[in-house]
Amino acid sequence: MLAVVFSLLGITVLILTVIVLVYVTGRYRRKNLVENVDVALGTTLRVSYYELLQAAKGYSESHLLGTGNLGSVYRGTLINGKDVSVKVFNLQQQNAFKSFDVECEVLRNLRHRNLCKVISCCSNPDFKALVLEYMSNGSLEKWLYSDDHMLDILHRINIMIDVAYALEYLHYGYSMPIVHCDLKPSNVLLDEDLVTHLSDFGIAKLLGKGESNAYTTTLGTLGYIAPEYGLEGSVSIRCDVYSYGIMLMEVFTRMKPSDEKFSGDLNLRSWINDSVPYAITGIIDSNLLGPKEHDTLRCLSSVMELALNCSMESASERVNMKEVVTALKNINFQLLA
Ligand SMILES: *[C@@H]1O[C@H](CO)[C@@H](O)[C@H](O)[C@H]1NC(C)=O
Ligand SMILES: *[C@@H]1O[C@H](CO)[C@@H](O)[C@H](O)[C@H]1NC(C)=O
Ligand SMILES: CC(=O)N[C@H]1CO[C@H](CO)[C@@H](O)[C@@H]1O
Repeated sequence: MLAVVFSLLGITVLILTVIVLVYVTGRYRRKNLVENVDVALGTTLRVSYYELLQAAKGYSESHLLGTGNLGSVYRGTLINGKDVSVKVFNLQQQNAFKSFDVECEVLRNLRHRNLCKVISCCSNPDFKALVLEYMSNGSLEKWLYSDDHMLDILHRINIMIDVAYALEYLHYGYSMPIVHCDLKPSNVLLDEDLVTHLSDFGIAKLLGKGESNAYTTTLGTLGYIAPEYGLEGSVSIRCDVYSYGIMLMEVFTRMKPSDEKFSGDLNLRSWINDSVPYAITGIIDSNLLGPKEHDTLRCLSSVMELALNCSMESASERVNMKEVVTALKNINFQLLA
C-alpha cells in the first residue's frame, strides 16, 4: 500500500518537474527569439532591436538627422561607445521593404573606402533598420550651402574624385554593375577627416550579367536624373554618369539644378554650356576665385567641360567613370602644380 502511494507521488513529482522544465526552457527560447530576430548580415557586430532603441534614445526628435519618404535617419551611440546612424524604414510605404532588401544586399557585399559602411541590419516583420557608420561632418549639400562652412577648390575636387572612385567601383568593381540611381550632394557624406562616403542605396539597381539597362518606375531626384531615366524609366550606369555631371556643375557653381532662375530652355546644363569657356567667371562660385586666378580658371573650365561630357543628352555620347577619374586626377595635378 505504502509502496503504491510513494510510487504515485514519485510519478507526480516527475511529471511536475518535466512540465516546469518545458515551461522554463520554452520561455527562455521565446525570450531569446525576441531578442535575436535581427540578422547581422555579413558583419560581425550584432545589434538587437532593444539596443538600437536605446542607442537612438527611443528615436527621439533630438536624435533625428533627416527624413526621406522611405524612412528616417537617427544618430545613436551603441553600448560599445561607437557612434552610428540608424536608418529606420517607414514600412507604411509600399516600397520600403524592397528598398531595405536592396540596401542590405548592396551594402553587405561591397567594400570600398568611399562607400558608407553598413554595420548591421535589424529586421523584424514590423521593424526594419540599417545601422551605418556615423558621418560626423554631414553631407556635401550642407557644406556647399551653409555660410559657416567653406570648401576650397582642392577640397571640392578631392570630394568629386572620391565620388568618382565610388561610382567606378559600383560600375566595374563588383560581379555585376550597380547603378546608384540617386546621386546628389545630400547623398554624399563626409566623415571626421572629410573623407567622402557615397550613401543611400535605397533605389539602387543591380544589373544582371550582360544586361546594360533595366526599367524602373521609381525615379531619382528631379534635376539630377538623366533624360532616358526620367522619360522612359530606363536605368544604366550612364544615368549615374549624367547625374555625376550635374553634380560637378553644382559643386563648382554653387547653383542647384532646381534653382528658380532655370525654366523653359534654360537649365543648369545649358547655362554652363553657354558660358564655357569664355564667360566662365560669371558662373563659378565666387568663393573659389582668388589670386592665381588665371590658372584656376583654366582648371575650372576643364572641370565644366568634363561635366558637359558627362551629361550629354544622348547616353551613348557620355564618357564613362574610368575616364572621369583619369580626367579629374589630371586637373587636380594641374591645380597643385
Ligand atoms: C552647347 O553649346 C554649343 C555651342 O558652343 C551648341 O552648339 C550646343 O547646341 C549647346 N548645347 C546645349 C545642350 O545647349
Ligand atoms: C570632352 O569631350 C570632347 C569631345 O569628345 C573632348 O575633346 C574633350 O577633351 C573632353 N573634355 C574633357 C575635359 O574630358
Ligand atoms: C573641417 C572640419 O570642420 N572638420 C570637422 C569634421 O568633424 C570633426 C568632428 O565633428 C571636427 O572636429 C572637424 O573640425
